[in-house]
Amino acid sequence: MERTFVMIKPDATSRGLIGKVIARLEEEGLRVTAMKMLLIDKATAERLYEVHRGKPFYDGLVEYITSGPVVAMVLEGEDAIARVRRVIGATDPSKAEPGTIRREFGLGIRENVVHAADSPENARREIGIFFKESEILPWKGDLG
Ligand code: 3AN
Repeated sequence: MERTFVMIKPDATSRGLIGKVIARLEEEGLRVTAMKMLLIDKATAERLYEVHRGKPFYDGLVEYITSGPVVAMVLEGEDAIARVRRVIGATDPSKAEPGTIRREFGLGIRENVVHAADSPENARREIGIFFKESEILPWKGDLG
């Protein structure tokens, strides 16, 4: 089993898309093992997006991600990191594959519905920013 970090972004929480995004991920067979809704403060946003510091879109990204509620989650399943990235689609919704979450619901390259970790290292790091180990529930076998 692999763990990944997923976060529903402010453009999606504000448009009432929380349920739809989680449904897509669950339909993929991934299990939610931790979840919380919160407002991210600037320091946390800077930690989450530290690899992007200095890029032209960085300041706008930090401002956007702190602009409204997000839903932070840990998802578990076989090959969870790659599978979530596939269901989410490319960063730019207009370039994302048909049927992906970003293609269906994304507004633009920044307001693109959902964040997902892109490697095991980043999954561990990002989960650690939002969750204590005791907040992640134990895996209980296959869904269904
Ligand atoms: P992804 O979320 O697909 O892994 P990253 O890690 O390259 O994409 O970028 C992190 C976030 O930064 C994206 N989800 C998006 O919100 C924002 N972003 C990325 N590229 C741009 C850009 N060129 N202009 C504005 N925002 C961007």
